[in-house]
Amino acid sequence: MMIYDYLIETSRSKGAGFLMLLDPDRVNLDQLPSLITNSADAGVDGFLVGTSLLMTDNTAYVIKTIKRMTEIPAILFPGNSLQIVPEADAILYLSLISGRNPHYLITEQVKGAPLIRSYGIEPIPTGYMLIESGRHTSVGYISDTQPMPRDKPDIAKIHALAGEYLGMKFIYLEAGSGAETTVPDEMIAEVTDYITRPVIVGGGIQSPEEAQSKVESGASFVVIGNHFEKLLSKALTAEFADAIHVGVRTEATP
Ligand code: 1GP
Repeated sequence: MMIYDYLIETSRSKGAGFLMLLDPDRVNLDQLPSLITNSADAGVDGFLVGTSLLMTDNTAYVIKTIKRMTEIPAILFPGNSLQIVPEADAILYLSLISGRNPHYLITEQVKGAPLIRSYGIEPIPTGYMLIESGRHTSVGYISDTQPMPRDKPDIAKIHALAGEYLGMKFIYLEAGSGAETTVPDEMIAEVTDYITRPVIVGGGIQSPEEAQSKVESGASFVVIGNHFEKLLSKALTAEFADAIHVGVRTEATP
């Protein structure tokens, strides 16, 4: 089964999907196998692997470990084309459509395309939108783009619609890893009412309650990353999974 189809099926059958972000620079490699098995047992639906600014060469190792320990897909979530490694099952083929920096709209994608082809990785075209969330985030600084104002859902809506019309399969509303404030629920609700593509929401989500409110607002997938040290606790990961999987939502048409 294609990873995209698996993700769509997961969000339909569970209400929403729980994606755990593993930052190759920050994950504790000694604890990685137990983190992965605990996460799989607790109900994580997929692993995203990547970061804005990679300082180590751990990406391939992290993905190989995911594949050794579990059947759950390992999906690249790269800050640039240098992070593309052959071990991945799929890649969120991101274009930073909230920004106006051609480098992250198309240049990195052109550099990455032949690698993705030769490695046989499944590309999942994703419109990536950075939303203002308090202090300046790594992704904002590194991409040299302005986040969208958090109190202007109309701006987010029309960008998301443009992403849909350009053929992107997912729209990712990103507050940034470790964000002070998450993507506003009202913005998620307005965007998901306005477009038909499934929406991924991430950045700064601290609690199962917050994760659930993103799903109730319309998110098809919730990404939790920064807290994975806490998520070594299988019980807390399971609470996140339950919170994300109980969402009842209207169907997004893929
Ligand atoms: C960041 O959306 C992800 O790209 C997850 O953010 O690390 O804050 O959970 P956190």
